[in-house]
Amino acid sequence: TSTPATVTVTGAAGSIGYASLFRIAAGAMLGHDRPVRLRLLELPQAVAAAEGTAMELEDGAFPLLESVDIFDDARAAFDGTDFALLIGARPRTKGMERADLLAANSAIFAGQGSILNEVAADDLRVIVVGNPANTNAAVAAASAPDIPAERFTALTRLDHNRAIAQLARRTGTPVGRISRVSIWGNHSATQYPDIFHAIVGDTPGAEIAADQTWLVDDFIPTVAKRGTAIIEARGASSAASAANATIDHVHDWVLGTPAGDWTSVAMPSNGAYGIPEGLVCSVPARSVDGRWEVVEGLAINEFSRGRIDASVAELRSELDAVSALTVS
Ligand code: NAX
Repeated sequence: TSTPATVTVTGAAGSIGYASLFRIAAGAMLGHDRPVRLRLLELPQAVAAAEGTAMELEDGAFPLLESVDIFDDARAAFDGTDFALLIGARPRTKGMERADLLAANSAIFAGQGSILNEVAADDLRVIVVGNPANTNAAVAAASAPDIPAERFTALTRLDHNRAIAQLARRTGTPVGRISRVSIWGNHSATQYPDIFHAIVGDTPGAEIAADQTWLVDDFIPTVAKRGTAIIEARGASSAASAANATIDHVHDWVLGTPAGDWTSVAMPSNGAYGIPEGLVCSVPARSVDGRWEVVEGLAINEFSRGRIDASVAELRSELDAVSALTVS
């Protein structure tokens, strides 16, 4: 459609924000025929940097870019918005305990969820990128009682893309011929990249997974720890690849997943695969008419079951820790 979309990006002056905005303005996220109105939300101390980014966006002379506005107030930034890309989060700093990080972020995402509930457009779609992304999305969804929970998702597409890249490298298959990879669980080291249902060129993924040593000692940890490897090599965390995955996620949500394939999305569980409701858990998903649907009915072997359960247990404990904070 050519109806302009309002897109609010939080943490817009950060690394992932910077790497996302120009491609959104160019039409990579919502299609090359859909005008975009960008809203950049930042903390007050980063507003000047966001203004500089807005100057560069202006200098891109993007035909689809109708406007760029900068905010340090969430209510104004989310007013009437169609898409909320929640990238900004409190980073873990030296000496900070995990509980402190969860507490700081649950306050941010509860606040943003309740403001979205009040002021966002009816067709709002949310993707949480800021970590701990799954739990932040669960907190935001719980704070937005009038918005269907399914509109709150978290990013595991980067993990999904990383898994495809590792399979391509291992087998020499072009990425375009690899389908049906699944990321299960949390966007963390416990995530489970599942290739048992994948199709790699003409080879069933289960055949490739039969090399258990490679699967357990190489493939799974390489995908799960890729973020750390990037920090070590680059001296900074993944930014362009995270932005790319964020754009892929929203693109497929709006415009559909390719026929015969699926992707991975962290979304509120409907109970499928025994994942408790209330958790925002990564699952294989297809986008049908603008809605994510879990790919149901996949046979889960014992190996996969154990890995999925371990990551689900971590999600449970994160959400329990956050709930304990909110109650006390
Ligand atoms: P940066 O530190 O470069 O940028 C974050 C920006 O967010 C900063 O400019 C900061 O001022 C802003 N911010 C903080 N709190 C805010 C708030 N309440 N409202 C608005 N803006 C706020 O981090 P960057 O490298 O861009 O990473 C952003 C987040 O993505 C981090 O939480 C990071 O851990 C997470 N990631 C998630 C990934 C995923 O796959 N789910 C992968 C990449 C990335 O690690």
